[in-house]
This record gives sequence, structure tokens and C-alpha cells, in this order.
Amino acid sequence: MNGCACWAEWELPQPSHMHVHPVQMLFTFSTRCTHPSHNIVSCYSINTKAVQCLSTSIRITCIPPYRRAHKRTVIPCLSKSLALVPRRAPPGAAPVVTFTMPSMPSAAPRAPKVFGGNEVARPRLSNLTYSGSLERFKHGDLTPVIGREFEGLQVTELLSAPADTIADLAVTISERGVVFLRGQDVTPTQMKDLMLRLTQVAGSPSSSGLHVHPLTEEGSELGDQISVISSEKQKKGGGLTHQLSDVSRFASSGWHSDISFEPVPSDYAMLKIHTLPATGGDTIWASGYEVYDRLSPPLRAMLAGLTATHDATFFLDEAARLGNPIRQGERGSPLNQGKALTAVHPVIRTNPVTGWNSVYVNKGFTKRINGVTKDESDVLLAYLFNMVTQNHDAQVRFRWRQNDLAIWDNRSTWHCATYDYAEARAGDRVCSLGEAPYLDPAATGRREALGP
Ligand SMILES: O=C(O)CCC(=O)C(=O)O
Ligand SMILES: [Fe+2]
Repeated sequence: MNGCACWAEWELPQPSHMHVHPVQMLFTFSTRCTHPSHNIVSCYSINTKAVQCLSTSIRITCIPPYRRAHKRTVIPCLSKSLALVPRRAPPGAAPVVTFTMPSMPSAAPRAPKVFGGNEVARPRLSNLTYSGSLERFKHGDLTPVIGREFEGLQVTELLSAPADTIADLAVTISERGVVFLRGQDVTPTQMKDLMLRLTQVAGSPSSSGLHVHPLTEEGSELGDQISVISSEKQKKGGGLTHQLSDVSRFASSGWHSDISFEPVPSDYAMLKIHTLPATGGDTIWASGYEVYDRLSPPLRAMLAGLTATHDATFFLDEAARLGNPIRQGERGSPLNQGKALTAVHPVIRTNPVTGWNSVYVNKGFTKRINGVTKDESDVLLAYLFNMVTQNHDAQVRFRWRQNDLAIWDNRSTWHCATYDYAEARAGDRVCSLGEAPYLDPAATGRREALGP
């Protein structure tokens, strides 16, 4: 059904107060949305058995007329009285039961009913709205499903911009997957500042900050939270991804989503490339929303109940080989510490900013789908990885110019570097941490949410 993520739940009177006796009799309850943009009645059919089963609660899903405008609203917005009327009652018949729902504070944060997630790292906001503040900058979409490029928008300007501009940036990145800002005059410290603002305005948990990569050396030149991306470093090992230590001759072996081996992985990442080969060194991103949308409903339903184990034990080997100790203290979240670079996450993940589902396994770090046999896991993972690498119409390839900067949403995209050059290539990367990954069972894919 085209239900949105907007829902409200009230405690119903005890079943004894509800004079709903006839077993299996169908009822329709309807209620009017009081939110200004939802002037539609939402109807649901339930039977008495279902009422009795639920006994103290009913869940109502709202189908709004303006899906785009509305889908970002999370305030419980249904009217307070509810009447249960037998569906085939004679015209004018009185409701079988009428009751008034206890009022709920409209901004009351409710623990979402989700699969996965963690109390310590839940998103503070969901379904952000785009206010249009970035429209004044020259921009264009690079493909229909992923990537938007801006010209003339400087990170330094964003640093002093009002919060709704930063929220618009977050929505744009989360909807388009990756955003490119050409020609940036920005220092690593300013990159960190913007990253912190972005993640906070986008509603990341208060326990999440900027990531400290387990391979970042203590006292490193640009600080703990900047990772230096460098072809020279990569040649020696110790790069952030393990493409060159991998024996595969497929360039696509490097597809990954940053730091998914952490219990609280990245929401956003920012990379500026300042040193470039004459040609080559492009980066490719792919849309996790689009891959989710291309799965059949039965496969989606199966994957929605599964988790996968993400593992970066190879970083321990790399660190040992280089003689560098791994960072075992808090790596940006109290949930990310210690030596075990491994985490279990839902295979399908909801992005809190857009409310859209994405596939969340990646070739770089995901080793095993849990709860199925190893053979099934191998087949499923190979299939999902192929969906990323073989659907070039779900990808965007970016040709860097000096000092270009990319910001992407790691919850709903993958990316892959291209090692097709001999000269030096280098840049700085910052990664912020979001929420512990979760799946909201009421969430839909991007295409369904946007409508035809
Ligand atoms: O070097 C690149 O193109 C991408 C590096 C990367 O994976 C990252 O910055 O997260
Ligand atoms: Fe990466």
C-alpha cells in the first residue's frame, strides 16, 4: 500500500469498554488528519478478532494527498475521536463504539518501532523537509537517480549559513546520494566544522560525532578526524580501502560504503581532492535506493528480516604489518570502540532523512548474511553486489578537478575509487557518524515515495 511513514498510535480503552462482540465482523474506522497538508481521511479495515488481538492499541497509517510534502512529517496528526462503524450497517446507524483518544503531546519523541537500531544511537529527527534555500545556486543533476553538482557554492559560505540551508544541504545529499561542490577553497578544519554542522542539523544522535578511523595514527598531522586519501600511502598498504592488497583484477572489487564495520557507521562523508593525475582517478557512486527499488517484492520482504555481519579484520592485519597500533578508544561514538572491527546491521536500512529504504551490504566489508546457510549467504551477497556493479544506470562517475569536494550519504550509496593512473593523487576525507542502522517496516523505496 502507498502508506507513508507518518503514523500515530493511541492507547485504546480496555477491551471491556469496547462493545465489539460479533466475531469476525468487519469494521471500518476512519479518521481525519488535522495536519494542514493532509486533508484526507485515512481508512482501515479491521475485524473484531484483530481488535481483540491488538487489545490496547491500533496503528493507523495515513495516506496523504501530497506525498512529497507530507512524507517528511512525523507529528502524530490524526484527530482525536474515532468511531467504529460496522461496514455493512444500515445508513445512519450509530457507531458501535465511540471513544476519545487521550491527547498526545505533538512533539513527543516516541521510540520508533524498528528492526535493528540501538537506544544509544537513535536519530533525533526524521523526514526532513527541503525549504528551497539552495535553489539560488547554479546546480544540475548528473543522472536521473544519483548525483547533483553545484557551482559557486562554497563550503566557507555554508559555515555561516542559517540552519535551514544546512538542512537543505542534508536533504539534497540524502535524496541525491552524492553532491559535488566544484573548486573549494577550504581547509581540513573547515571541512570538519561543516561536517559536524551537517550531521547535527540532519538529526544524528547526540552520542555521534566525527569518526576516528581505526588506522589513523595517533598525533597525525591533520588531527584524528581527518583521513588522508593518498595514492602513495595506498601503495604501501594502510589505505582506507583494501583494493590494492586484494588479489582481484576487477576494478569493481573496491565498491564499499564507508566504515560499515562500526556499530554506528557513517551518515555522511566529505572528500576533497587537491592533488590529481592529468587524467584518471575518477570516483564512482551507486544508489542504494535504486538497487532496493529493483528488487522484487518477495526478495525485499525476505531481506527485510535479515541482518548481515560487516567485518574489517583485515585492517588489524594491515596495522600489524605496518607496526601501527589500531585505535581502540571511542571512534566517534561510545558504541565504536575496541579491537573487534565488526558489526551486525539490517540488510535493508531506512534513511531517516528521506524515509526511503536502501540495500545496506557492501563488497568491501559485508562478509555474511546471518540466519541463512553459508551457501545462501554467498549467493545473496553475490547477487546484491552484482546489482551495484552491473547497473551502470544506478551509478554516477565523477571526474575530479583540483579542489573539488564531494559529500555523500553512506547509508544509501556505495562508492569505488579508480586506480587507473601512475601519478600522485591525494585529498582529505572527513566522515561523520549517524544512527545505528535500522529498518522502519512502514518505510518504502524512493520510487514509491516520489510517486509516478
Ligand atoms: O579515492 C577515492 O576516490 C575514494 C576514496 C574513498 O573511498 C573515501 O574517501 O571514502
Ligand atoms: Fe570510501
